[in-house]
Amino acid sequence: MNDRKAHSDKTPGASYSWAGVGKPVPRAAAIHDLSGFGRASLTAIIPILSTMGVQVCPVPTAILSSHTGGFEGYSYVDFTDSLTDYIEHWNQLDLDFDAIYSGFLGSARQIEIVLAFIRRFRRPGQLVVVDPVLGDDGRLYGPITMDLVREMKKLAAEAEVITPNMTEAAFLLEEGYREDLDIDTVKQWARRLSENGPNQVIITSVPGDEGGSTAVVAYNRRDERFWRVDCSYVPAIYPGTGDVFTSVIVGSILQGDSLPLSLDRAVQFVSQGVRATFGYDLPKREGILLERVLQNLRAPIVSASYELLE
Ligand code: PXL
Repeated sequence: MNDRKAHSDKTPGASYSWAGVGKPVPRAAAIHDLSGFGRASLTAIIPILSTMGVQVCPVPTAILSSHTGGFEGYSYVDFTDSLTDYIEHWNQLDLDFDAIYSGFLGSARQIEIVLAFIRRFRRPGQLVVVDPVLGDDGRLYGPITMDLVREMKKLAAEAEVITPNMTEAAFLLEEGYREDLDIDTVKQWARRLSENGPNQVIITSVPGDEGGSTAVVAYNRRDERFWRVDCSYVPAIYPGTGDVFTSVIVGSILQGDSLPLSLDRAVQFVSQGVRATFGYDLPKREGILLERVLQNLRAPIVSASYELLE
């Protein structure tokens, strides 16, 4: 049976299953930068999705010698000008993607290219995940301007799933950021973000019940249910954990997991990575010891802690 025909009967966002559709493993286009050192962006995304049985096809937006979280003097080559030819070749090959996943984008032009990519390669049943990387702790990252925030809103509107943190959610909604927002406000924000396009909204860095702890809250517009997973507190912040989190979400949904189970798997994996690293006195900027925990992604889930929010 022809792949496209088999997929075209699928409802977008319904469970994803690849057995019997003529393709042994799902294929994802990953539109992110390549940072040579520090376990962020593509150097985290590729091993995670590969371990989860997904073929990753990178679209590198820029090449850096390291990520920017804690390194100085890194080299940076913007790859935007080469992307048109790069994507044109994939167009000629008539490639077919089960998922498209984008992350940090440093210019309005890069966002336009991702929008064009989605429009060209979109097909029914496909998982489009946009991680709208804009800022954290109430502030935009250095290179992110308000123009870029406006462009990111357009891109988020095209996604099936978005994964903003609280700061990014506030900027996408033009709301003020506060550290003490209550859960009802977070739920309202998730619902409002989904009204702009994405069916599933996952908000990270939500203030938890205990001082310093955080939670992840998700909303599924299809069944109008909210989910929450609490993250245990380890007093360390490592660059790249946002990419690790969203990669596990992409891999889990492609494996057919429900939204709450995908959240649980992503939270558990980040937490395992942080715990595997924290015991060593390593520079935070080198990221989490992915190599020590990758194989956990192949283990069956033995317990999940997600809660349905009323
Ligand atoms: O992981 C997010 C990320 C992606 N790309 C670059 C970064 C970072 C975080 O620091 O610097 C270049």
